[in-house]
Amino acid sequence: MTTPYVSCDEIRDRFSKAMSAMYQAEVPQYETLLELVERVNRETLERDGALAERLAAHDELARLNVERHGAIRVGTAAELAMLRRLFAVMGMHPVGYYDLSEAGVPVHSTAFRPVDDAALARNPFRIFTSLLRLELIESPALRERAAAILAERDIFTPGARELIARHEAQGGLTDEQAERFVAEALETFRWHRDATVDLDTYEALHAEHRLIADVVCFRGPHINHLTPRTLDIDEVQRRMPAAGMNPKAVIEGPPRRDCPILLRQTSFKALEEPTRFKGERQGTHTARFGEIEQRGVALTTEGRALYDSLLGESRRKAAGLGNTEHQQRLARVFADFPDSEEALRRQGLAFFEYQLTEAGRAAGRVAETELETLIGKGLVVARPITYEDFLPVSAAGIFQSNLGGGENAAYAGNANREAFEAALGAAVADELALYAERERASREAVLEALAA
Ligand code: OOG
Ligand code: NI
Repeated sequence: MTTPYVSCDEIRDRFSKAMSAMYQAEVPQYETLLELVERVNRETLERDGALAERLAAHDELARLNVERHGAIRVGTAAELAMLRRLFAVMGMHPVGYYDLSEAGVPVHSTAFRPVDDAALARNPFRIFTSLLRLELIESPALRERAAAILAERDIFTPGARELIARHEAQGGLTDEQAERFVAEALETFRWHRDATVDLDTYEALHAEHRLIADVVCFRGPHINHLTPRTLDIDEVQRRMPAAGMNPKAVIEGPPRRDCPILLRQTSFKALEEPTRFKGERQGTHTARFGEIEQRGVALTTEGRALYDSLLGESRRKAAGLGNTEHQQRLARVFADFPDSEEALRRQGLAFFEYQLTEAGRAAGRVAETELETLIGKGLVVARPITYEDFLPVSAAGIFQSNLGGGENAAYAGNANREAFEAALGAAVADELALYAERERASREAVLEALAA
């Protein structure tokens, strides 16, 4: 049956391209970063034919050039709940709960992203979305002032509100409505050079935490970075200074490995931008940056526990080191993390998707049900499932490198998923369950096909 509506995937694809174009125009350094990433990706694929083949076979080459994530920060439950509805128009749903209070940042977060395989393959655009936690501000006067300022603003255009409601009512948007939706939705994420407050108010909020000023003092939740996916993050980090970018001190996440796991990230530091405050006062605000990421396989609960414990150990040992030494330490500590696909699979550390090989499809009925045996016989292949989510320790590192080291230990120990979900108006999906389900479904399909 054909419908008069364009798909959510199509709207997300258009929106992610429009967002990238807007951010390139707003932050020229981001354009430079995209060019560098593109060059390094091209060189990597030329050098590593096996990688190029693997990515092509897994549909990852097609999405490489459109793949991005971005991040925003909002101030109220109502804003977060409306964003959930806005992102749903594009097939992006809240996955994961991230508590950043642990890292001294007064927010908690989720990632809006596509969930099913086909949508992820088409365009995995994700927005890491943080909700400010005014309740963590100690001074009641400052807390009330911030809440009062936030209560004055509407971060959505009337057109965006109308089209979101229409999407919900009619179950889709026509091509013309989708075009308008993209343009209207984009307005929410645009940068504003004019603050909504005077310089004194800005400074008072900034003194509590720079992030609070960033969320409270502007008309909307400007997109604060966009992140293309690189195939060689170490090389991009190395070349950033020559291209005129100031990289953060260290690459976050696991070390370089033969079998990449989870997510490695780095960024160029946020730019100081001229800002006009009420009362004709000039000042600056520092919020917007550019980031790159390199993704690897998603880990199971066991794999993640091993990652967290090795990361904790290397952080204790590597604190304060420059990136080269940091990476060396990390590599030594992570020697304890198996680094072959077979070991990751056999030890249940990572998620894989199973498929029949050509021989498997031609084999007729097969009684064997042990997957490793079937893989050994060449009837089944296992491909690593890419990690589509974020890492709280890495996210904290990215936040902090852009906040001038601003952290406040008093915020720690305040995870509150229930409060976050209440603000959101929905539960967040459990990312591990999503990967586990994908693995289970592929295993079942393979075994069923062989038994038939
Ligand atoms: C979000 C920082 C976290 C990531 O990739 O982990 C993040 C922010 O600064 O708002 O984007
Ligand atoms: Ni990011």
